[in-house]
Amino acid sequence: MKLHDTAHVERAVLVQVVHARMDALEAADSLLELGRLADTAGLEVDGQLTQHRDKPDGGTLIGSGKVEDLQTLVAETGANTVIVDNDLNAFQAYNLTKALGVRVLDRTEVILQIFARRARSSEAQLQVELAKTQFLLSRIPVTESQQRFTGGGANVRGPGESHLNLRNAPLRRRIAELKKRLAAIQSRQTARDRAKREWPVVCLVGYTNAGKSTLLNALAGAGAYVDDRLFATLDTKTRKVWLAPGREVLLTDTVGFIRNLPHGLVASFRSTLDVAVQADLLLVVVDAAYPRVADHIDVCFRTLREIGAEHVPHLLVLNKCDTQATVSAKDAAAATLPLIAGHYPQALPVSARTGYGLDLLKRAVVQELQSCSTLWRLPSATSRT
Ligand SMILES: Nc1nc2c(ncn2[C@@H]2O[C@H](COP(=O)(O)OP(=O)(O)OP(=O)(O)O)[C@@H](O)[C@H]2O)c(=O)[nH]1
Ligand SMILES: [Mg+2]
Repeated sequence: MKLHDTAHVERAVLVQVVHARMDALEAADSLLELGRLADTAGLEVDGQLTQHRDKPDGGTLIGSGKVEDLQTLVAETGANTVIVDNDLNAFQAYNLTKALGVRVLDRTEVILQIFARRARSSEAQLQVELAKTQFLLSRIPVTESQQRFTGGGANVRGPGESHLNLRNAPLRRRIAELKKRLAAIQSRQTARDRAKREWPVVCLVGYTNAGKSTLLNALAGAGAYVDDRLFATLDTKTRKVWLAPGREVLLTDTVGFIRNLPHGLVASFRSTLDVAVQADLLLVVVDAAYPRVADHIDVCFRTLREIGAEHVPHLLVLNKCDTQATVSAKDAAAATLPLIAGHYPQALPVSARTGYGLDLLKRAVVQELQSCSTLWRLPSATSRT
């Protein structure tokens, strides 16, 4: 089921501030991706505005001149939402909302909105609520400091601060409660996982929309939900996969990564992402047909470091090798590989859709696990070979 089939379609205008250290292609990609995020969140994109400036305006991010341009664009398009690719602080969000008279969201909020609509399991729902509550809390202090600014000075402790604490208190209580409930779910899961850890665990991680769930389906016939939208998967799904005689693994699909994945979400989804930290092997999946695949690979490894999974052995999987031009999958792989082969000579070209390269992938997994998984070295497992 597609999100915007069921949702009321809203019209949005995208805004992006490009800093001097950001290259033009990266900026264009980021804006394109923001459009896909908006679409996934059920918003129709009707216009965009880009501004080049080195230092963001403290009050509105884009400065008063561009705010006027944006007012015109909003009026012309009839948009009821403005989505900003850069992070907004509460002061900037407040001022922009006031000046434009429409809803203003930043990238983090759109991702949070998608996660909120996608979350199915109670664990995912709790994780999203935790991230949203933490986001709300991050938005309160600046509004209050603005209040103090107009009332009694930014650094003055006094009535403003106790008011601030009063407003924060329910959110802080809710955060503590959500963390407690998530910890309980996680400890139940850890006990269960330990008890049934009979096979090595291989975890599919990687950029959102790279084809991780399709790969799980191709390798395990899993019936995992696949969609050409960002963040189709939020819950982990695990299936047993037979790779070779006596060589079975548990293959787990999980939530995708994206550039500037909000820290709050990464923290909240720690228990879901923990499956990667505990895995014996990671399959880092990226879309080989994407022209700047090296950027996606960077994002994947940065996120893996952020969640503490950098020590887990990995194989890099270049999926969608069938989509290169009109050539055969084999030639397509050959066309893709040279671009990144210098950096990632061990990368495995596959197509989850056509099955190309999956046998080689299975063999590579067996080889890798033979050297790193203790489970396959146990006498009972060895005797099954
Ligand atoms: N051409 C082609 N398309 C593919 C391949 N693998 C997946 N896709 C398509 O890519 C889109 C995303 O696939 P998913 O399997 O949902 O991707 P994912 O990595 O699980 O995405 P998220 O769960 O959103 O992070 C779908 O439209 C798939 O049909 C492939 O090998 N070739
Ligand atoms: Mg998926």
